Amino acid sequence: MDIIFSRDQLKHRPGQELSDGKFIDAVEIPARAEMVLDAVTKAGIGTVSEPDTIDRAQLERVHDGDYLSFLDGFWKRWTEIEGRSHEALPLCWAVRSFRSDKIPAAIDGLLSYYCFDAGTPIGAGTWSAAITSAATAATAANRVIAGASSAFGLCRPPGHHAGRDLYGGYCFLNNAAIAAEEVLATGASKVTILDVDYHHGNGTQAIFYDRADVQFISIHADPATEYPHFLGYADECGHGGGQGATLNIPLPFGTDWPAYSTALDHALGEIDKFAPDVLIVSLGLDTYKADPISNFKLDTPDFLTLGAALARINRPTVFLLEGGYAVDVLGTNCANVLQGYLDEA
Ligand code: Q9C
Ligand code: ZN
Repeated sequence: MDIIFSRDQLKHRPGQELSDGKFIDAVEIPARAEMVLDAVTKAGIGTVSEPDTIDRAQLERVHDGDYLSFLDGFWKRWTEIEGRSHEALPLCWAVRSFRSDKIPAAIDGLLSYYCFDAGTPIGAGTWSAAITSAATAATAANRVIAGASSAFGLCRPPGHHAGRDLYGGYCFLNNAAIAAEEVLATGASKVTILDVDYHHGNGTQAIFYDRADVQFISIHADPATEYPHFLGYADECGHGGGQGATLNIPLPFGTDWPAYSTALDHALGEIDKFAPDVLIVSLGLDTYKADPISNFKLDTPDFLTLGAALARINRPTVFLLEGGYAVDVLGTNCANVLQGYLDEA
């Protein structure tokens, strides 16, 4: 299986994030990618190559142009014009009685406009890493388009929380959505994005909510009890032409493999019915029992079983890394999904 990665993706180095009301050391750190790279290489999953460059048009299939310009120019403005050198977080948001049609002029207003949480700092290398992560996703998609049966985009930062003009949840560009549009741009008619990250993929869902050509299925912690809190309920099924093309399977705290596996079987049955040309897996490993910010109970061998189950879909498959913060075991868990897939494929 082709593995795509660039060391430019290590340039995003967040220091602190707000979590449970206090600042903690950021969990979405460069070491995550290094651990995954090391484990997939040692496991013999495949050879690693650099992503191709990605152009603005590829990004604009998914993201708003002003949003991209904001992210692109942010650090220069923050440092050279505002005279700040610390990483950036927003302070207030346009909720309920506030207007959401006004785009502020001030940089702090813009941060609040384009961001939805206080856990996703922007620093000097953030844009470079994010755009390279998106390039990694697009390149992995292109390997499958070119005939490979599978590919792994070692994406970091992750992408599934990022919307058309919204970042948060450690995500800036929606790698899975960019990969899906890449596939559709080559003439494929249907793509499924299966999101197995512990958190609901709110960004991916929103981007494709009214679309019939992109099926979005997510198995995740119940938003009533878990981040991102405001999307991912079972009654969200798509809208307009996309009615029925979104499936959410929220699960309670403490979910272990037997219960997870039942949800997965449900998801796989719906993918079979949709019959996509390509399957994209938003591969979060934060369902692991010892993940520091999550509350499911999947164990390391369960990830082999997960990979094998995905192989039985029997479609060209693009794996894209999302979350997973138990850094010591992250690489092994990720390699297990890919190994389980290869053994069964
Ligand atoms: N105490 C991804 O897995 N912080 N993003 C939650 C809970 C945000 C996760 C804090 C979690 C974002 C890609
Ligand atoms: Zn997650």
